Amino acid sequence: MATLKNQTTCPYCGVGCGVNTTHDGQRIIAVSGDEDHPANQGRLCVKGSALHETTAMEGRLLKPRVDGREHSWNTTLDTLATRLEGIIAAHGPESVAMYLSGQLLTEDYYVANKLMKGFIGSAHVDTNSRLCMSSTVVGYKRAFGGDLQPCSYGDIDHAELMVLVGSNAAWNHPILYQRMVAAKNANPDIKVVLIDPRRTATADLADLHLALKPGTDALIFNAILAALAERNALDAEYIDAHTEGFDAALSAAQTSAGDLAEVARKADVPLADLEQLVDWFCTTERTLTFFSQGINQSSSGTDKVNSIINCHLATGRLGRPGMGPFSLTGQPNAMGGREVGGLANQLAAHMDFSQSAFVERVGRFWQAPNMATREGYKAVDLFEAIERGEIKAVWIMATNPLVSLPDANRVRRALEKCELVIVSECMANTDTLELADIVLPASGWSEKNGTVTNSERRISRQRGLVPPPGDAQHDWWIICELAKRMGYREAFDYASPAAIFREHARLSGFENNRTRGFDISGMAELSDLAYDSLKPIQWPVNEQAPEGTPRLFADGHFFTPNNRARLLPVTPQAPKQQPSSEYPLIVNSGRIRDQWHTMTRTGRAARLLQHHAEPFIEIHPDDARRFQVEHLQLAELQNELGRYRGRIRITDQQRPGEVFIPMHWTRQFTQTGISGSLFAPEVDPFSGQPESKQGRATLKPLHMCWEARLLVREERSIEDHWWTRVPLNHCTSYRLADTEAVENWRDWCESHLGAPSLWLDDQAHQRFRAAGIQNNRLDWILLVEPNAELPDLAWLDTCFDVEVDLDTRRQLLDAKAPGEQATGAVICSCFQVREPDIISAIIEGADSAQALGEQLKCGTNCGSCVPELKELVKVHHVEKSA
Ligand SMILES: Nc1nc2c(c(=O)[nH]1)N[C@H]1C(S)=C(S)[C@@H](COP(=O)(O)OP(=O)(O)OC[C@H]3O[C@@H](n4cnc5c(=O)[nH]c(N)nc54)[C@H](O)[C@@H]3O)O[C@H]1N2
Ligand SMILES: Nc1nc2c(c(=O)[nH]1)N[C@H]1C(S)=C(S)[C@@H](COP(=O)(O)OP(=O)(O)OC[C@H]3O[C@@H](n4cnc5c(=O)[nH]c(N)nc54)[C@H](O)[C@@H]3O)O[C@H]1N2
Ligand code: SF4
Ligand SMILES: [Mo]
Repeated sequence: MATLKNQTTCPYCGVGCGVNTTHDGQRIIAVSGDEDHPANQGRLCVKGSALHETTAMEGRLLKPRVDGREHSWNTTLDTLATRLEGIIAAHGPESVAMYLSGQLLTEDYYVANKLMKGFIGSAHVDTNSRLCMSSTVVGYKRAFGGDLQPCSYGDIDHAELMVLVGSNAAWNHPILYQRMVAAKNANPDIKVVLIDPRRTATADLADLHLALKPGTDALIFNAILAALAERNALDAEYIDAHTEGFDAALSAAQTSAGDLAEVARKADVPLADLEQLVDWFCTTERTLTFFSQGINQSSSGTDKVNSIINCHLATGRLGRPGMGPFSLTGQPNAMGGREVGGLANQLAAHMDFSQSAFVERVGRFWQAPNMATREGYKAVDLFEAIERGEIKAVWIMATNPLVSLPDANRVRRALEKCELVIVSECMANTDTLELADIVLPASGWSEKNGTVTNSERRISRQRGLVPPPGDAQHDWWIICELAKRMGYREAFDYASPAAIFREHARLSGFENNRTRGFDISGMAELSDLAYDSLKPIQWPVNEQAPEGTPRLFADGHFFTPNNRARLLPVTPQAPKQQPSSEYPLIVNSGRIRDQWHTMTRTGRAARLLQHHAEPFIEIHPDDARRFQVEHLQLAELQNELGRYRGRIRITDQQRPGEVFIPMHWTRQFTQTGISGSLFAPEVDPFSGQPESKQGRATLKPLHMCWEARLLVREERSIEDHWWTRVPLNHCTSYRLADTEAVENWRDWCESHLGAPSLWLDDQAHQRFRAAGIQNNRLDWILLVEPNAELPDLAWLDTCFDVEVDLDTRRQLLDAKAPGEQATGAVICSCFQVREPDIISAIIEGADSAQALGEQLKCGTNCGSCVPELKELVKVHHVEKSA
């Protein structure tokens, strides 16, 4: 069959890499990095390069459902319209809400927001960006008069100092991080500083790592501002000409952080290290400060953002090459959502509810009959309003709030109570879908068509290349079809995403007169053809800049009423969730290299689960002793809100008193592993963003008396023991464990799996093995051990793909593959290189990541495992010389 090649954009992180696809019109066959895309110049990270492995049909949501029964789109949408109209008639428009996502395309987002805020007449539209970037949005608006991200990736090539604050870019923005690595390799004089309580993979690039006490970032940036003044490193001319609020900001900084020694003590970092950072910051003109969730996910995130921006404004370090405050956005279209006004306190095209003129203007442009006139509920408040019964219907689109919102158990209770829960999803099994009354199957990446905006304000096309499976439909189409049924045909009669994009572009320029920084009116007349072939372009795009604008604020013009940027006085605040005698550990949460959020897609690619296959708890050796937990033991974190179970990983990369857990695991992958169930819904007062980086809990070991591995051809639900699930290529693997013994394993097999065809019951060693075989095909295999030492999976997985002969039967009971078998964690996912092979190579003399790459290829594609390779070299070198 003929294959076709097209360009599109990666649907994962905010770097927004261009992807070349090869497809046959039905399926994506291969992907590679797009050399012409400015964001990645040909590279892809491991998630991007596994895209074709996660787009298979299996696991997709195929049919619309109402109350558990499949229906046609017609019936489903009619029912949805009738139920929504009923609720609105009885309780008013504000009893209806939408909860959207930075993973929708701009066009989907635009129509959803328009329907709610202009036609249904409720501003209760919020998005998961509330949990992600909303503190940055407020920070930018306060400082620049608009949600305007000033920098570009190209600035990395000009910077002399790069400060990364609360960002693990090596894992979470891998291609951008590789650009930093390249810049530093080209010029070793460039200084890199990491500010993160953990020593993450990103620390590998850093000349200096401040492992600060969590939550003390504003103190550090205030100290920098005070030092800039003290050491005459301010740009007085710039401050005078282009800013306001400097005196108050400086005075707040001096009051809270005038004394470096005291700041070092409060932030718990060595004074010399803090002095080094301050020194570099004061003396380096070309400074880029990257920040991400370590700043945003905080109950004072907005102030932290402004404490960073203050330092750049006071030195005039923005609007020129190689400098500026640079928020790394998370989701592929976090920025697009902000442009269309997806947040409850925004309106559209960077207008909001602060002026009635905005409401009037947007209403006039949309010819909207029911304009919302005041802000709606922000995410946490929204779900509380659902719990109170004030909001009766919620439409959740492209997000999994049952996992990702704080106090996950409460979110579950809220949705259980809600009269009408509508969920638009691509995948068949998610935690949130379990509570949906109406289920809408959506098209996904490579099927849907539209635009996304990345961290550097660059709009790129995601292209629809293959047909959606089953009855899945595009989100914009679903929304518009519903709108038409509610009587708004004319306003939602779009022929294509291109038509929506043109309207969005027109609104951005509508009565703008240079009062709003977001202006893409230069694309308002784009033909369908031009939209289709649109090249990545950075906004603003207007008459003055028809080819886009790589740099904002070069002329010192800001979008505040007096066109000056604002410095803000910042008084550092401690996190709200503080450890106590009952809950003595600080809980930090975040991401791992190979998984994306709630794993609905990346959890399907066997190769992406080989780096970390289970939920875990990273803990400092001192705390491990204190809480009597051992490396690889299962343990439970618990507090007044919930519980989280994971495997202990003892590491000195963690500060004492603090543990780190991944945010990814859900009910689909483990019994009790939702990080959000440990976090209280404490939010920033300005942005409403929750404090998902600091919870508190106590820890106890789980004394499992057995652990087992169960591989099955067909998935089962086994709820009576602790379990975690890992999809493999030919079967599904479960880890099982329990604190209580199973009396008779054969009986257990009978009741859970069916009669075993062969078994080995070695009671002396508490070892049991059994397999179910039908027509010479393996159905399941169970391996029980007294501890976590279980044999390798790769070979067992392949046994599900072949006829099992007599030899294999014997080997199954041995659980040993014939000959040499690869075991151990996969460190390099791109080339599938495992830890034992890497260690052997090191012991045989490979003494650097580069040498390992030459020998084993590891680390030579996306490069994101290089920090781990180096760590292995470091550790095993010590072993050799010891
Ligand atoms: N592999 C992968 N990549 C992703 C994603 C994914 O799910 N998987 N998600 C994407 C999304 S939506 C986002 S938002 C980004 C997030 O990207 P990041 O912000 O880099 O991700 P996190 O791991 O959540 O948090 C970053 C770091 O903040 C640190 N931190 C915690 N508390 C503090 C503090 O008080 N101060 C400081 N300075 N640091 C602190 C944590 O230890 C952690 O290492 O990643 C994007 N990229
Ligand atoms: N404890 C803790 N919690 C956190 C965080 C943390 O660091 N710690 N980080 C927060 C952050 S920054 C973020 S961004 C959130 C992310 O949290 P979520 O948004 O809940 O996570 P995802 O798994 O990305 O959910 C997206 C869902 O949309 C589906 N989907 C994908 N594409 C489409 C589409 O085109 N249409 C439709 N209809 N559905 C689609 C996917 O299958 C998936 O189920 O989590 C937040 N929660
Ligand atoms: S860096 Fe981000 S955008 Fe680029 S390939 Fe990886 S996940 Fe996709
Ligand atoms: Mo995010």
